[in-house]
Amino acid sequence: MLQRIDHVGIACRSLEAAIEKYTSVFGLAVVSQEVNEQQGVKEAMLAVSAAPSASYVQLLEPLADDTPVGKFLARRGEGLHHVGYAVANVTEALAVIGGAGAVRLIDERPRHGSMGASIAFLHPADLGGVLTELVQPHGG
Ligand code: MC0
Repeated sequence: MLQRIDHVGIACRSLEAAIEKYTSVFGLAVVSQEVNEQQGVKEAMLAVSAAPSASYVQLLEPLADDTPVGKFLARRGEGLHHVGYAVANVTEALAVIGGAGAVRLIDERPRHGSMGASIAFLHPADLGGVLTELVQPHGG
């Protein structure tokens, strides 16, 4: 079901400062920058490897304190926020995982994610403390 790691999401207080760090230290390039109001973030995708096995570092700055990333920063500080895995079909993956019943679905249906992807989150409490995201890339 899981095809590859699509991205790691990293919570930061300043997107600008985090981009500066990742571009200067690792030479990564920003390939997308978006505001996602529904998710409460301003985010940037930095390519680590190219298509067809594309993977990214996703830097996440909260739009407000009472958003998932805002609450995470207040509780834990900056750091790894979630892991996103590519799947062929996020609706089908949700049906299989939800049907098995061992892991709570945060999203019952796909939502809009970075770069036109369809995404859905799985609850960290059922996955060893790791917030897990299913990602069906745009056109995938
Ligand atoms: C919170 N918790 C986490 C966590 N966030 N554990 C691991 N990783 C995280 N990222 C834990 C807290 O430590 C706490 O554990 C418990 O969850 C409740 O924390 P809370 O602060 O009261 O938070 P809730 O319950 O209101 O919400 C937690 C939940 C939420 C994971 C359900 O953050 C959520 O719905 N996340 C999915 C959406 C999201 O994260 N969007 C931002 C990225 P204890 O043990 O102390 O009780 S958007 C994105 O990434 C898009 C743009 C994309 O990829 O394309």
